[in-house]
Amino acid sequence: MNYTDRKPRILVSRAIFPDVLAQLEAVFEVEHNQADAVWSPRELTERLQGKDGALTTGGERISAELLQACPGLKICANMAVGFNNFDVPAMTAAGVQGTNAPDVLTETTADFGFALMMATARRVAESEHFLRAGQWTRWSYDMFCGSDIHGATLGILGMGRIGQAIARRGFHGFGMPVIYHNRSRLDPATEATCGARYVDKDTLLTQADHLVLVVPYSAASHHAIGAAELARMKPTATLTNIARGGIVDDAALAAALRNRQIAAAGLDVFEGEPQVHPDLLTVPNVVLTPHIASATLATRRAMAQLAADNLLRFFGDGSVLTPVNTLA
Ligand code: 8YV
Repeated sequence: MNYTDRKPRILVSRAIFPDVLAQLEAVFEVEHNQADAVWSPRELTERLQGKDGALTTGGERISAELLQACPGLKICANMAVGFNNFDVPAMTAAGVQGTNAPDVLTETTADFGFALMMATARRVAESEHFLRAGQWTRWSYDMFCGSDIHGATLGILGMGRIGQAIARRGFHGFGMPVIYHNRSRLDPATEATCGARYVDKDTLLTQADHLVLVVPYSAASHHAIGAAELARMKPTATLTNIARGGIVDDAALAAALRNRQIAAAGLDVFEGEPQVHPDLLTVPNVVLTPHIASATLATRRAMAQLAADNLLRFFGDGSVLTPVNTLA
């Protein structure tokens, strides 16, 4: 396609920072969604008709069916590091470039993972609810006793950029022995920087005092933590999920929390979010947050900018900064 006769047409499928949108509007013909409606797959497909590119967030599914109905589409730039909303093989087959937004959110997301783990272990949310409910009438020796972070064994499932950033915090900041399991083992220099030791999955489950999930979602990681895995964990352990819903079997987790099979959990992501499994809403020993691990203004701005830059470069010189697939 030669864009000398017309501007490339772009769909921005959710509300974004106005100044980032303005950069796109200076170069492209843009249909935006600053009202921030959540479109059904059908409406998304309809709005993508005649579009050359899209800026998406992690919530919009780019399926084989959608791609077939939108033959003009050439690029989808995700404002998220995770891209399990993309059917990548179908995009590659259709000649559609996919990009994600890595790196810019690593430290912010690791901060939040650590905060959620600490809130979970030290029962911050549970005790705050108790106080707000007017139930705090006296001190007692075992009131809201949790478990220590410092010196405890930090377990990490998935040791990519965010997993490594969490490991560094635990090892250097809190003196935690760090164990991890991942598809592939890190090189010895990176392991040393993170103070992390590679173990098999069962060792991770049985030895971690605080287990943090940072693995990408795929068919292979679906329910990587279910009833059998929870049964292998220490009864004093905590589980923190900042990766994706679906990695944990939420029903099995709610049962394990209710039965005190594990001590507590911190969840930022859920199967079928923004719906939350009703059993999780009634167990006290879980901290629940609405998918905000990357939510600082600076980081969300950087994510939006990176997605926009991918579109600007793609329609400028044909390159992209952070591809998730390679086109022939
Ligand atoms: C996003 C995320 O906020 O980057 C990711 O993969 O999960 C979050 O940072 C979310 O996906 C919306 O795009």
